[in-house]
Amino acid sequence: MTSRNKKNILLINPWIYDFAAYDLWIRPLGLLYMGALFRKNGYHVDFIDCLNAYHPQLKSHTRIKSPKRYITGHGKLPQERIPKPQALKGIKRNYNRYGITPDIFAYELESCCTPDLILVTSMMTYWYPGVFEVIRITKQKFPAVPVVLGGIYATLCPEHAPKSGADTTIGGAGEKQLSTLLSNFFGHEPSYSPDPDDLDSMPYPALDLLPRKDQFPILTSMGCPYDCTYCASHLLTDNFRQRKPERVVDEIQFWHRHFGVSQFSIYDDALLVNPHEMAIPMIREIIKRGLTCQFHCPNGLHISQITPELSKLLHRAGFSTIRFGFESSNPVTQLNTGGKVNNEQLQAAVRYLKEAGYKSEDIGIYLLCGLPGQEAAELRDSIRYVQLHGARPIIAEYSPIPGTALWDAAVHGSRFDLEGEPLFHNNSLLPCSSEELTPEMYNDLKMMTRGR
Ligand code: B12
Repeated sequence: MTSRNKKNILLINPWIYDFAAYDLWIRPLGLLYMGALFRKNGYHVDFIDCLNAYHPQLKSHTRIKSPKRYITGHGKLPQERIPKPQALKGIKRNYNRYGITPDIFAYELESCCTPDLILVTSMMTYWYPGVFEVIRITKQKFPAVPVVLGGIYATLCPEHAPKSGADTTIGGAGEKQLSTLLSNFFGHEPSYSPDPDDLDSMPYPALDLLPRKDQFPILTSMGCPYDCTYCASHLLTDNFRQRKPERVVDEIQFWHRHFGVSQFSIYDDALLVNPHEMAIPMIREIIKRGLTCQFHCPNGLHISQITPELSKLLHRAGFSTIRFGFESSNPVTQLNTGGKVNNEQLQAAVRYLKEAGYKSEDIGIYLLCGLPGQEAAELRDSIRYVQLHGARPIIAEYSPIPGTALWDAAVHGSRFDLEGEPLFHNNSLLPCSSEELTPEMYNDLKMMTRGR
């Protein structure tokens, strides 16, 4: 065994600290890609998932329990009420830590191999308190072990994230930093480096480390060719790259055969773009290989790409959760936010999807709520429009993201100090909504989406 083989890498997926959180197929895919790269280079990798809703020790816990019902990989998370951070003191809602308890986390740190390097990921910018807390506890336990923070918050808030207590903060694609990490922390050269332009040169993510193998995330591409004003995709990845469809199906088949996984959530920003190069051949291959799986697309798909052929293929291959980014039925908002869709495309897509066998309630249409300057009437009209055309409206509360085209308008239109405090990016605060969109009105709109 070489000295390199003896090095232990510990991956940590932190808690969520928020007013509300639901496991909508949430898995730390980026961190598990990093784990796979370290493994491929001969390191031993351990993983602590603070969002493990079914940790065995939760059974004996008196206050916090695992959720009773878990449906195809999504469901509630165990939660415990915690004090609000100072900035949120004025908000009259409970604030919670979602995931395992701190004592279970301490037990996990005690049980893993003593690490030589710790990698912590981060998701939503406004979930940073959970990240800071795992780093604080980890540093107490392993003061001499370097901690590296990466992920979405670290990328989008490069000035704030270094306050986390990690020794190093790295933004952007972790695979591009592999060589620097190995040389800085171990004096090693990578024996295997992926080609950033070829997503199929990445090893499969280390999903086998997930404590529950009920559903696995899959990526067929990175980035997005569209440039919507509210979206951070282009800040997180350089350019739009797609895998080879057969390689994606090989991966699905691998997890299905070897781990019995039949539920997959697709994390792409643009799964349906270039359908003849990716989605159509991929789905045909899934059908040809007889893979009886279900696919979930909680992240919005592009409506404009939907054709009768694609609709039939999606339905036949088991794409059971389909959601589309429509954002608004107002043509001005559609154009101003990036022009990715129009009303005629929505109508046609819903028709094709229904002809293919989907029911109205299966076709989830996201509507952005709380955009700077947006009036409640626009939302009401959009909800009615989607219902009238036979689909299910779903409100997606707007989260302002630094560096996006809409950021300046968000900062000026918000009653919160968005620039000074990422906690205010929290979509459930509706941080940029106009005074006219009151909490009561928001509740009415929610009821409207349910047909009440
Ligand atoms: C899939 C997805 C989801 C999934 C769940 C994702 C998950 N991980 O569990 C679902 C659909 C549930 C979701 C929901 C939401 N999402 Co979302 N989501 C994404 C999406 C499309 C992909 C994330 C992902 O996994 N990418 C793939 C992996 C491989 O990339 P990665 O994690 O970034 O990892 C790479 C690097 O970051 C780095 N890395 C990662 N970890 C580490 C660690 C170390 C040590 C190092 C060195 C490197 C490193 O290397 C990795 C490989 O390159 C992103 C957009 C995007 N393009 O990233 C938005 C995004 C994160 N979501 C966003 C938003 C707004 C939301 C919602 C609020 C939408 C809404 N209005 O309802 C909700 C909120 C959910 C909630 N409150 O519970 C925003 C972020 C907002 C913010 N303020 O932070 C994003 C950026 C999209 C956008 N609009 O711009 N989302």
